[in-house]
Amino acid sequence: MAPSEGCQHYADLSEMPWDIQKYYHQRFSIFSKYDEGIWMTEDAWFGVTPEPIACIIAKHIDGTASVSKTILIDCFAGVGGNVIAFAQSERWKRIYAIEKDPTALACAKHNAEIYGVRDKISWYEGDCFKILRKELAELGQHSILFASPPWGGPGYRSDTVFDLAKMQPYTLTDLLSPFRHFTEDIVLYLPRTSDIRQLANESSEGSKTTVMHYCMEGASKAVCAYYGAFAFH
Ligand code: MGP
Repeated sequence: MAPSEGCQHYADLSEMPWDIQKYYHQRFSIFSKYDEGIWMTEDAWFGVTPEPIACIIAKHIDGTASVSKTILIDCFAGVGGNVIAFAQSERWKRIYAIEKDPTALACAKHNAEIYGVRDKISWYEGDCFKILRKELAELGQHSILFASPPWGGPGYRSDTVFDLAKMQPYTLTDLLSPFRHFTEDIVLYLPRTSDIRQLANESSEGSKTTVMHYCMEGASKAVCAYYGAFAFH
């Protein structure tokens, strides 16, 4: 099937823009079913969560979220890396995927089809803050919010400690304040060098925040900050 406009499936390294070619070598750790015709956008090559990490995050959320939570919402679904992993679990009554970029959303739907989970996901195109406030407003008490926001591009690596107050286009506070109007149970996927004090400062009074590094081949790729009622021991 030919990719929709703006979506790409590179079948050979030589087809790929030079500045993202390093990711071509990682294609099967990004999506193990890459060769079945996975679609990507250019930004997705560096922003997507690699499948083994997406699966372990999905497992951690499954195992630690309160049983009263039956809905999982991915606020920045991109080309589907995380939401596909979430939808593979039987734990959730419904999975919602929100994505503002129609091209990325088309890729995500197509990729979810390849993994056989497209129908387990409700798809929303648009701004996640608006959609949470309007269409999904009723679901807050039953939901966990997962967000893997843009970090302002691969340039985040040049800072020894990443300042979450300067993250673009949304700072840590820009994300957490509106999300907390919806639910307290929030998982954020953030740079591995994120300033831990800034993450701690955002903890609600008297509550514990868990920050977990997710690694591949012995090196951290990113952290998840778990705000709210997650039962990590
Ligand atoms: P990376 O920054 O390309 O580092 O991605 P990597 O592969 O460790 O390269 P090295 O040269 O430093 O060894 C690390 C992980 O960060 C990726 O797998 C993505 O999951 C995630 N990631 C990177 N960026 C730029 C973003 C982003 O903007 N948003 C989100 N949500 N994740 C990102």
